[in-house]
Amino acid sequence: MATYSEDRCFCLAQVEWPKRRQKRLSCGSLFHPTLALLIWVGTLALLTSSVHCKDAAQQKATPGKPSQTQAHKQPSTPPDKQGAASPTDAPSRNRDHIFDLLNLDREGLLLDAGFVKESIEKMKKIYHQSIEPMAEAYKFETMGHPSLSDGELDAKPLVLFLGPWSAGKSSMINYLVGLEKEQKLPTGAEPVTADFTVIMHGSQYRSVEGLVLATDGKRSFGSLERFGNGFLERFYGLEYPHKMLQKVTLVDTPGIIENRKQQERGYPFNEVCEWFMDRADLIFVVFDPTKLDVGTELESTFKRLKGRESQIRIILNKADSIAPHELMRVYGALFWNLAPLINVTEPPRVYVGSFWEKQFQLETYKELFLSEEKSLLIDLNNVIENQLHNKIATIRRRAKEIRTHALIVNEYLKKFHRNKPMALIGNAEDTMRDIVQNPGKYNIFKTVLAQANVSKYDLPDPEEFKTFFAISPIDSFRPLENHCSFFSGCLLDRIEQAISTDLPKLLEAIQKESGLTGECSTEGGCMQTKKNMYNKP
Ligand SMILES: Nc1nc2c(ncn2[C@@H]2O[C@H](COP(=O)(O)OP(=O)(O)O)[C@@H](O)[C@H]2O)c(=O)[nH]1
Ligand SMILES: [Mg+2]
Repeated sequence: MATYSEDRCFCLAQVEWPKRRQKRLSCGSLFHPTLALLIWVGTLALLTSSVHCKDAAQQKATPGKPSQTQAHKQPSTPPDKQGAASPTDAPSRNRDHIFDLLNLDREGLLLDAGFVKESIEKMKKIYHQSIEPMAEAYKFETMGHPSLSDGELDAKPLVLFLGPWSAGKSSMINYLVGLEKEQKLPTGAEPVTADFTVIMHGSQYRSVEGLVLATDGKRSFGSLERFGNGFLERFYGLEYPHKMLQKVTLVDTPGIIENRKQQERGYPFNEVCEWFMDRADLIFVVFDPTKLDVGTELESTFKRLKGRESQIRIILNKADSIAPHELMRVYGALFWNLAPLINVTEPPRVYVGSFWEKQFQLETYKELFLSEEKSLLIDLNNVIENQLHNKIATIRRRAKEIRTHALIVNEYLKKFHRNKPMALIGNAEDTMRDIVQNPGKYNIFKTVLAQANVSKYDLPDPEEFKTFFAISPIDSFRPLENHCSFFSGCLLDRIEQAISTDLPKLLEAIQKESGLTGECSTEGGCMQTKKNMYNKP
């Protein structure tokens, strides 16, 4: 029996009309036994073709699920929703180098498991005793930064995939983790994913509802509940028994769509992205050569990435689909477009390649793409091995943000007490409103800059405090000097000690254990090592 092919289906559809016409013509005087036999054979052929076409239609209706014929033909590369012309018949690319470069055959980190556990416990103690109390006293959570849970402090490194839709984020994850057939994350040339998907380790393949993920106390996603049910419906987890996921958790995001408003998504997309950015150890911002333009949504994503530059890696993906002479032009255009958005002197590392399972469409740059892929995997492996350093850097950055926040609230409070009207003479509420609306008039931010060891680049936007004080009025806070006790000392002293002594000491011990010495000074100099800084080979 003939096998199904798109071409064949197309051809039979083409001949259908002339055959019918022929049949109509033959119904008159031209009837002949040979002709009848021919008509009979033709009808049989048409029936066969219609069965095959039906098969094809069903195939289209259930993307990702190969029909029997097709599954037989392409066991390793089942069709996805994509329409891109690609060498689908060729076998998938070899993935052995992923195992080698990520040391997936070795369990755990280079560091001793007991030492890792002990260090994490010390970190938690510093966080809960010296940092969290100040966050609670000055309601830092209301600024959109929920406190870090033990689950988050214990969690594996998180790798976040951001970028425009159809840039190849989901395909890259499918390739890295080796998701096969129906298990694959959906991919397509159109915006197919509206979900945030966490790909994590589990004893078997299964998907977990967002609501379940958020309410499971042992996991680290509890604080996502505050983005509401609209978000939780678009959030789910995939558990998969892959060795890479024993070391790292991946997060796939819906693509950035420039012509869509925030509210159309039904949840605050940018805030959810920021939640993940806050916790990510590595952020891959994936671009495709056809979508290099920067619109408002991408701009706002990069604004939120401010201060996290060392975690960002840019990926110019699908480079196999462009001609060699165009590649340099596209690379230049990407840099040109991103330059105003990334405020650092050293440009971020850009990986150019084709990070999917299929053979490269154009073989010209095969060697280059492979070497780029290997560098990216080495980079990822460094992040996995340095996870303790990264956790400390995250906690210390959080501590500094909390301290700055508390100092600013304290300054608002001081200005309020200094300027509030005498009893019965004026309205204290008017003074409070005036201070909140015009912090510049009262030199609030300038005073904090001048008095405390805060960089002007780390100061939050004064506009955010207008919303903050609308929820928690200035006079609902106590001044910093009142947050002292005989047994535990003052909140400010405790957080200062965590930032400048306790966390650097812990880092020093970890660096010694990992064999990295000479990078720390007693004043916490080793904390200057940027989190996940890309190490030039
Ligand atoms: N030529 C080429 N196409 C790719 C590559 N990676 C993904 N694609 C195709 O690009 C389309 C979008 O990919 P997808 O993973 O859904 O992008 P996402 O929206 O960023 O998750 C799909 O049709 C993929 O098959 C690549 O490296 N090269
Ligand atoms: Mg996707």
